[in-house]
Amino acid sequence: MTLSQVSPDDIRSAFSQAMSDMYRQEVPQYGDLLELVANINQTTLDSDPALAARLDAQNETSRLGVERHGAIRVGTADELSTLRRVFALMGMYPVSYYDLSEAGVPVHSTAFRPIDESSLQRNPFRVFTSLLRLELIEDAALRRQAASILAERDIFTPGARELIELGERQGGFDRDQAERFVTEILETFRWHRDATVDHDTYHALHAAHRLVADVVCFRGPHINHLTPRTLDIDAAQAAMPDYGITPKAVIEGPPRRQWPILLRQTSFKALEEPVRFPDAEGGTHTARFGEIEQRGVALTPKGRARYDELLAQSRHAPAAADNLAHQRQLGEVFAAFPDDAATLRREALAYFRYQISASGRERLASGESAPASLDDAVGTGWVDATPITYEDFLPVSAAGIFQSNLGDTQQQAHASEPRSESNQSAFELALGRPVHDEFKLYGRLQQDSLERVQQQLGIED
Ligand code: OOG
Ligand code: NI
Repeated sequence: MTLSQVSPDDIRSAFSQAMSDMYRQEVPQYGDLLELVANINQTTLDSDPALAARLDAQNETSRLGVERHGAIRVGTADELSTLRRVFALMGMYPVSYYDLSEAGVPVHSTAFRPIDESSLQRNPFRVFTSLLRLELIEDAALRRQAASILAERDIFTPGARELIELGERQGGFDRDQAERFVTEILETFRWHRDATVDHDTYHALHAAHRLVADVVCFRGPHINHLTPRTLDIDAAQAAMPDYGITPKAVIEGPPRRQWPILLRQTSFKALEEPVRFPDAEGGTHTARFGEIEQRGVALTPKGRARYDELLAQSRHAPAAADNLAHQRQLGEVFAAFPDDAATLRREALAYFRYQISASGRERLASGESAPASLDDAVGTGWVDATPITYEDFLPVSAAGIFQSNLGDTQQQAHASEPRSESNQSAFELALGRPVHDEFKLYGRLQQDSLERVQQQLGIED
C-alpha cells in the first residue's frame, strides 16, 4: 500500500455509513430502531458501570455506535464471487458456511466480515450473504426461466466493475477512487420498485418460494435489513411497541445471562411495499424488515456443541405463550450452561482475550516478578481475561429470522435435505474460495493475546 492509499478499514466504515444512510431513507422504521437502540444502550451503560468498564477494556465502546450487519440474497455464482472481490477491497472476508435448506429455506450463505483484531475494533460491519439454490425449485421449466432471467442482469454498475479491477490491480484505492467505489457499490444494494419481470412470472416464482421471487424479479440484491447491536435486547424487545414497532414473537438464540453468549436477535416483520410490473397496475412485495441483536462471547467448539444440545433440548418444550414464557423455559434449560467467566474459561467453553492488567503493569514496573503460570497470573489479577465477542451468526436463528418474514403459510414445497459437505463445496466453488473457519479465527485471536502476555511477563505455559 502506498501513502496515498485509503485503508480498507476506512472504506468499510464509509460504506457501512453510506448504506445506513440509504436504508434510513428507504425504510424510515430503521431510523426508529437506531434511535431505540441508542437510547437503550445509553441507559444500560449508565446503569451498569461494570459492564461499561468491561466494554471499554474490550475496546468495544467506540465500535458500538457504528456496529451493524446487513443481509442480501444473490442469484448466481458470478454475483457471489464478484461480491467477494468487492468486500475484500473493504477488508471483509467470507466466514462460515450456513446451510439454510435444512430449515426449508432454499439458500446457503456466508457472512463477509473483517477478521483482524484491529479491523474488528475499528468497524465490524458484516453482510450475511445468501446464494439462492435454484436446483431446489422443483418445476424444471420454472427453474430454467429463473436461471435465464438471472443470466441477463448485472447487479453491478459499469463503474463498479471498472473500480473492482482497478482496486485489485493497484492493491487498493486513493481517496478519490475510494469515494467513487463506495458510491458505485451502494447502487448494487439499492431498492428498486420496478420488477424486471411481468406479473405472472413474479407470481409463478413467488409460488415456488417467496425468496425465489425476491432474488430473481428485481435488478439487484436490495439490502433487506440492517441490524444495530444493543446491549439489552430484552429491554429493546419490550420497548419496540413504544416506538410503533411490532416485534416478532420471541427473541432467537440463547436466553438472557450474566455473561451473554453468542447472539440473540429479534426482528419486526417484513413490510408490504408497493412494486410496479411492466405489464400490470402494480402490486406489493415483502422483503425488507428490521432486526436488533445482542452479542455475547464466542464459544469454543466444545461450548458450541453444548449450546446446540441445550437449544435442541429446549425445542422439545411446548411452544411458549409469549417471549417472557419462552425466555423462562430457555433459562431453565440453559441453567446447565456455566454462567461465570471463570468457569467458562476453565472449562474452555468460550474464547478469551488476555491482557496485562493495570495493576500487573505497575507491579511489573516496580520489579515484582509475575506468577509462573497463566492461571495464577489471572487468579492474582496480573492478567485480565475478557470475553472475545462473537462476530458470526447462528443458523437456527437465521432460519427463524428468514421464516418470520415468510409468513406462516410459506413453508413451500421444495426438497429439504440433510446437511452435506458437498453443499458447502458447491457454495465455495461459486464463491471462488473456501470460507474461513470461525473457530480458527477466534482461536487465533485468543492465542495471539496469550502469546503477547506470556512474552511480556516471561511466563512459559
Ligand atoms: C438473512 C437472514 C439471516 C441473521 O441475522 O441471522 C440474518 C436474510 O433474511 O436474508 O440476517
Ligand atoms: Ni440479520
